[in-house]
Amino acid sequence: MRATAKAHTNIALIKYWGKRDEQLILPMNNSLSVTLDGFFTETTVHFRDDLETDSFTLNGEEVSGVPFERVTKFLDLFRDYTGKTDLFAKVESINHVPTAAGFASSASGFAALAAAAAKALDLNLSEKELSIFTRQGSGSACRSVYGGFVEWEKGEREDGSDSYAVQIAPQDHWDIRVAAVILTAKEKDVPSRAGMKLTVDTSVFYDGWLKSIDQDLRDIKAGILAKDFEKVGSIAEANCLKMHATTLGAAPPFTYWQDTTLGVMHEVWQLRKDRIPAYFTIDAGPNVKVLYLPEDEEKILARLRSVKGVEDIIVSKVGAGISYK
Ligand code: FM0
Repeated sequence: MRATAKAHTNIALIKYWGKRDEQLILPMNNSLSVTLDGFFTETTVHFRDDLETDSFTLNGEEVSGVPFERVTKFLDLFRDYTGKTDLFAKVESINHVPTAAGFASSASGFAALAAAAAKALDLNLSEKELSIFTRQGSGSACRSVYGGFVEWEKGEREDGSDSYAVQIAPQDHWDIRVAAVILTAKEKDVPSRAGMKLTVDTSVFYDGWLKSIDQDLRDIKAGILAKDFEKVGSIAEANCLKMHATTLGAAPPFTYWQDTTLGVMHEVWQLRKDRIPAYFTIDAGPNVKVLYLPEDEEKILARLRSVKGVEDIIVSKVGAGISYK
């Protein structure tokens, strides 16, 4: 009753932004992401009859409080599913996602945890079923079940049984790169969970955001299949700007951007004026991810490094789905 699984994080090109059900983590809109090879979590789950409670270590350190509660509540889903309500687990997780990179480690974290738990319990879940479990740990994590290009179908049903991720194109379909640009100046973020709730509840721009999703999804999927970088990049960048616009229309208004965020955005726009194809996307934090093609890597990294306030850049290729040890 012990298994180890590895999952990569992902970056959304069409953002998940807003829930219609907080408990089951059901989204308001479909989203689409690229799985990244540069950032991953490896998790071992060991269910043991002699344990009276779960335990959770992250990078060798015992975790307590809210992060521990999230893990144990997530394992409850597996206890309920199997009827083994007295079975507890030792969870050991190693995170290869530098916290500073501004990637929510929850995506790779919950995908690896779900996969290891399901394998430890010999559940033989399909990828669809695994994605449904994973979604209930953290929404964006359900996309990390797969490698390559992945869409999370929001579904319609109230029980969430049709809200899961599917692969649009495999890892080897297209070699695009993502540079995670890490900034020096940091203020405390509004956590994505709180930010998306405030936006759904109050933003005067939220309806506009939702109305734009179907068209963005149709176009970006066609662009991915045709390997049309300009199309994919421009839709992703515009979609990110629309998501961030919703925060400005919230009450009270807020933004995840800092001075250096804008500095990197302007550098990306300048790159395009200089005919170097690069596009950005930004999640619920100040850091910027830049999409580009392999042949432009050297030029683009040099230009991004020159932006004031850029501390580090971590480059990723398109990554794989869940694997087991
Ligand atoms: O990844 O409340 O998954 O589509 O990263 O745990 O379901 O941490 F930019 C924001 C991530 C949202 C876009 O939200 O939320 C995306 C975001 P949870 P997540």
